[in-house]
Amino acid sequence: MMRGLFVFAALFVAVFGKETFEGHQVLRIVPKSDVQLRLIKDMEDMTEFELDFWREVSNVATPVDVRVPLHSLQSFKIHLETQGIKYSVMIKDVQVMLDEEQEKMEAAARVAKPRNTDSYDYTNYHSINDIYTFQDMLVAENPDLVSKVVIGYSFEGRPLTVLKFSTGNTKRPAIWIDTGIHAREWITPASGTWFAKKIVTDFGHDGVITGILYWMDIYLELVTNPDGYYYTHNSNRMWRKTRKPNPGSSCVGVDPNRNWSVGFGTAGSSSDPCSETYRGPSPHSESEIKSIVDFVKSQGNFKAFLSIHSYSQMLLYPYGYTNTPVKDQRELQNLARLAVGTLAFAYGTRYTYGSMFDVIYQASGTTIDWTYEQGIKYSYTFELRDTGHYGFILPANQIIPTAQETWEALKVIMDHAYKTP
Ligand code: 0X9
Ligand code: ZN
Repeated sequence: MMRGLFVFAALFVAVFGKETFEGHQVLRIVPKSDVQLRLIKDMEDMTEFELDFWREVSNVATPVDVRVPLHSLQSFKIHLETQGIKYSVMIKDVQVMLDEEQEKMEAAARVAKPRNTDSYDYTNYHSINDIYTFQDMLVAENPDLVSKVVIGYSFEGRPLTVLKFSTGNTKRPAIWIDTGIHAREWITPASGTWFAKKIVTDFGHDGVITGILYWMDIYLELVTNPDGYYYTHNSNRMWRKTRKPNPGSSCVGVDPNRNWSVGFGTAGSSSDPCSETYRGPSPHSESEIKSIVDFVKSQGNFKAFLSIHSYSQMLLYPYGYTNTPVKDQRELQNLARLAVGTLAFAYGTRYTYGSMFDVIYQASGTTIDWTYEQGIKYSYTFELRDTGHYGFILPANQIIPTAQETWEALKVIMDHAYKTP
């Protein structure tokens, strides 16, 4: 009966509009002991509460943020209390925050559409079409520096477009940056858009970026999971995965950060299509991933691979699937320290850093484990702002400061990659 109701509700949303998060709360739980850690970990497999982990279970004293739907809020809180697990309310009503976000976006969209990248509104979140238009304008305005490469198509047929910044026509050593691989992490494509504009304005003026582009190409994929991104704007703001249906299941999508072949299928991903960390039926089963794999292999000369997520303010390097340190551990750790130090210089934003396995949790089939194994030494994942005040619903007035500080850290890594043979 309950299940039927949910299926009906899901259908209703599909036909008539957006999923609502009225009365949903995000709770912050801080595990105090290994016993509590275990108990909270077990909650990941409890389907009855329909929990959505915004920050997964990690270590003692590291907070776990979880969105709880209205229908299970009371029972879940009782469940926590009976086990002596303390929690606080991080977001009182998710929908209230989403309404504010939406209002601000609509107000901005009402003013005239930008005709060039100077009048583009970098202080707001944008639809996928706005971002595609931005890319085309940037290419048109800077034909000698920027071009657009289509590396494949998403499941729903959207082009997977990558901006290429290059001052030469030979195949050069290159840097890869991707944003928007997890659909709901809106701060990442918003920051990426700002990076793109920053590159063209700083080229010829800023010594670091000019130096880098003299020898290397930069590839920037702004909307790495376009179907998911579209879906977060039009149906469900909290969507994370791709949008390919799973045969034999009513649940849709694969976690694009569990679908890569290195460590695929080991602990740290799920075989359940309904899980948010569903790894998919086979490595690179998602065309959004396969397209990057093919592109990286055919380009063959990437020196750095920087995959941007949110949130938690972390800078991570491989591995995620095993606690075995990478052979470049020391160099990657030192470079991470330098990068987060430089990042903090802008607004005082503090990042933690280290290997994915140590800092967060075991995660298998992730992007940078694969890129590292391809020989791309400077493989890093960023988790941008914040540490859980707003989480995935980061207010738009933080876009520019977030982009600015992140750019400083990216430059440190790119500069190092360019100077280190
Ligand atoms: O779980 C993920 O894919 C990343 N976090 S997110 O909230 N952006 O989804 C973290 C991946 C980092 N890798 C490991 N935790 N090992
Ligand atoms: Zn992510």
